[in-house]
Amino acid sequence: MTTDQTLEPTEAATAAASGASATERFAADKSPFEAVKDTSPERVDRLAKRVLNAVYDTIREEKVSYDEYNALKAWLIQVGKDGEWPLFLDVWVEHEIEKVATEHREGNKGTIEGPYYVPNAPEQGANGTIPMRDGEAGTPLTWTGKITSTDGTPLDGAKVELWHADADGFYSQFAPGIPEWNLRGTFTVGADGAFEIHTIQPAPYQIPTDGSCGKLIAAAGWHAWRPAHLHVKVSAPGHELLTAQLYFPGDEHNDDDIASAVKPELVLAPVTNDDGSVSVDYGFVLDPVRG
Ligand code: MBD
Ligand code: FE
Repeated sequence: MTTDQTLEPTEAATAAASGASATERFAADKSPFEAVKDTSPERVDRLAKRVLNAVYDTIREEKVSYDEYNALKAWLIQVGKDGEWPLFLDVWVEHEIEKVATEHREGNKGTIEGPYYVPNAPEQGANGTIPMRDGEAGTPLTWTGKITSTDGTPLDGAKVELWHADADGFYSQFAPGIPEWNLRGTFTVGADGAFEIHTIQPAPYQIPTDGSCGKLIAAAGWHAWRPAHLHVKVSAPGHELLTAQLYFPGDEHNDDDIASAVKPELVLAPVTNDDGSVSVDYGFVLDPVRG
């Protein structure tokens, strides 16, 4: 008998693998229920009935058949088995939740979080390089910016948490064979609110097509693409958390993102340097917490 550990062969990056990790992470967090524990029965009744009524209207108006109903039932069961509820909801529902949640803001409005955020990425300071592999593929990107409050005051101690896909469109911790914190980092600014982040440009991203969400996409004749994007969470004491994504001009999917998460003010204006690297300036304005 040996205590040597055998290395698992690298599994392919499948929908099942990334969906299962997204579901596991979300299900481990008990705070979603805690946060709504004081919701009144009247509110639950109202929301449940409105959603059901929208379903009834669709059934009546479209004369939905038993075959279609049974296919829906089978598909919904499969979404759960594939672990694709986080993916489904974040791609087709979250954008409206985010709009409503941030419509009062005077600073940056942001966009959806998506299924692949992981808290507590390694700290890199105000001027640093995101964790990446030796020879990480992709165009080097230098991103400078400043974090201020709505009155223009720089926010000492504000943080940018940045995560994004690699040049093949894979996220660390949700696809196999990638170092744990690859292309995930936290950048904390000083009194001037300024940061300088070094990373690589991510690739356009296709949501997994081999699971239930892919099945819906294929059956409906849609495409699975999101434009290339950088995910951020920007936070500062006494200010509302900003969750956003930044996009690159000219990406063919900026106008037809499967997740409907592109906003014109989130498209960067990068410049290409003589050595082929890219530089961009983009800062954030955070709203003070009200009340
Ligand atoms: C992603 O990378 C993403 O950002 C969203 C919103 C959905 C699926 C994958
Ligand atoms: Fe993403």
